[in-house]
Amino acid sequence: MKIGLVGLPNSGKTTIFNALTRSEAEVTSYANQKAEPHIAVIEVADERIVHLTEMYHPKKTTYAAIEIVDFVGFTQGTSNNGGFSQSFVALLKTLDALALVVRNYRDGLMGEPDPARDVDTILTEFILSDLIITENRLSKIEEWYQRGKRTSELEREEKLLRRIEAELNEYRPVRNMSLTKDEESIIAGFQFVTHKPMLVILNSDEKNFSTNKKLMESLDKRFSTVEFAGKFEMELSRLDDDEGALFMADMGIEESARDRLTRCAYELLGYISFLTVGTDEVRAWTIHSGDTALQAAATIHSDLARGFIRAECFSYAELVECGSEKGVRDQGWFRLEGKNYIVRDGDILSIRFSV
Ligand SMILES: Nc1nc2c(ncn2[C@@H]2O[C@H](COP(=O)(O)OP(=O)(O)O)[C@@H](O)[C@H]2O)c(=O)[nH]1
Ligand SMILES: [Mg+2]
Repeated sequence: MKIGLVGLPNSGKTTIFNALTRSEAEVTSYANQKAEPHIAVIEVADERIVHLTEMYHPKKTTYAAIEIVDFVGFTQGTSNNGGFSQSFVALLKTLDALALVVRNYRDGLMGEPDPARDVDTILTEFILSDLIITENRLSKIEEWYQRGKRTSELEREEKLLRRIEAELNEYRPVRNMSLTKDEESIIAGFQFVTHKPMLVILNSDEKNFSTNKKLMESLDKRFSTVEFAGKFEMELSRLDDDEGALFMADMGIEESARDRLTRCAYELLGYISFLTVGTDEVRAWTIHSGDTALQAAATIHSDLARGFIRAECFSYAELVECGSEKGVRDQGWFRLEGKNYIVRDGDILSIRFSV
């Protein structure tokens, strides 16, 4: 999974990137527009993996991973002349979700915070960018029609783009539209920025952290929202865990920034984890809720999907209850599942295959 931090300059994106990834990327008051985005991988904390590692003593333990990308900020008007830059769009293509960072602290350069205004500024920018894409494509289709190139395929696309245009003009993002699988694939190539799943990170000053209930509620109505005390949490991430935990408790923060973001992202994207165990490796894998055993197999390796025979399966909860795999078998909880089996969060799978 790959998540991009987006937002206005000086909203604390790099600060939050550092808090999440324990990196030391430079935090500045001036965005360097030419800078490459910072990218780092964070592990998804998972108690089950900790416990399974104690049980199996594998050579290797692998947690699910999320890649975090710290974009350079864009200012109002970035998209006015023909959409976002090529490099932004190229990067966007690779993301599963956007995390919109919104400043909620006083800043020497930018003044008093106004999170609601900033959210609207960014959304307007995104909507405009998508409108430009839509309109450019529509006028291209118009041209083709005039040159006598009117296919049913083009007509389908045009009809869909008109619908999208109307939604965007009403200030509604593409992600809120209900689209069929076919429609999704028609527009997949356009990389509409408002089509990406998006969550909001309210980046609060440590002094007002957790006192923003009203604001959080109103944001939460529109987006999955988490509150961070970015600067404070960046400093926390540099302490060792025990020391950090003390300061966190002091602030009334119950989970690390990393864990809060992970949870929010999994919920937003409808992701779940299945697990694989053995003496070689204990590992968590990320799939979509509703994915089948065949799709889970493909996540591990395409060979496993190609030669899929069956999935041997029991749940983590069952294993904990019985204390061992043998116990699970004795209980009759050890299952053989076919390729259409809908995998559940916490399933421990072993794929039998032949290629
Ligand atoms: N008080 C306060 N300042 C912050 C917080 N997060 C970032 N800042 C400050 O805001 C400025 C811009 O931060 P930076 O992370 O570089 O923002 P970016 O441009 O969005 O990447 C820096 O001076 C940070 O120290 C925060 O949570 N609280
Ligand atoms: Mg930055």
